Amino acid sequence: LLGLLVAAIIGYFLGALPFGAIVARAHGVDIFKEGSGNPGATNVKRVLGEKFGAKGKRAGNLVFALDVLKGALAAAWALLERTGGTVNYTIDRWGIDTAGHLAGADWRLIGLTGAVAAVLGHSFSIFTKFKGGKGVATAAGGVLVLVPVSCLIGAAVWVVTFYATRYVSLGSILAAVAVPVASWLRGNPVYLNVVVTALGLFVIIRHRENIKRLMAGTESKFAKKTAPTQ
Ligand code: NKO
Repeated sequence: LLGLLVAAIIGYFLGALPFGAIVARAHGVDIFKEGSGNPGATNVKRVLGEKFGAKGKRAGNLVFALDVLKGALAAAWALLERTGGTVNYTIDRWGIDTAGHLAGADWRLIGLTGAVAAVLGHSFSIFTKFKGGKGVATAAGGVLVLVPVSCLIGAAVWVVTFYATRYVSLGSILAAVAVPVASWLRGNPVYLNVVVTALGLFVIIRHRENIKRLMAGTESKFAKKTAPTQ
């Protein structure tokens, strides 16, 4: 139980690190006031890309990498600590399966706790007046460690949706459906599936304004590389 509490606290503070706001601030931008107002990788890339071109877009990619990393670290540090630096993945007939199988379920519980805390920290950060992002990248980092195959399926759904529609938000929403569905279908442990489902629902709820805009046809599309910015 102490382990879970420590994981929750470390996970929260890792998740709360507001990389989107920090990187934007370093470019003189208050990300909460520009574009969609979201401190996520998409909005940083959108806003800084418009202002600074390729350099700004790279800043958006950096935010994505850092937000994924904090979610992955929050899920993995306890596993890493107890396995002396290696996370064991069991190999099943589908390929690699859930993390920490050899280590026992309790370690995955710690990883799950860390991942959930990191997503909550990201969305309600103590460092940005309890505002924050939608949790996509941070949840992706967590599920990458905990249910890697399901995460990759979600990432594929995200890529296909994004390139077909140019809506980042729709990609994120469908990925947040796909990851738990894949995890259930793959027969991962029920407690894992329940928490991954809750994470997916959380990410979808955080997109409620995007959902309204998508249905109204007013959601902003992400410009193609060759298209003029508008
Ligand atoms: O500014 O409201 P906006 O248009 O920026 O932003 C909407 C956007 C916010 O999210 C981000 C993060 C970057 C998204 C790239 C994620 C690609 C990988 C997806 C893997 C699946 C993870 C789903 C986890 C659910 C449990 O949506």
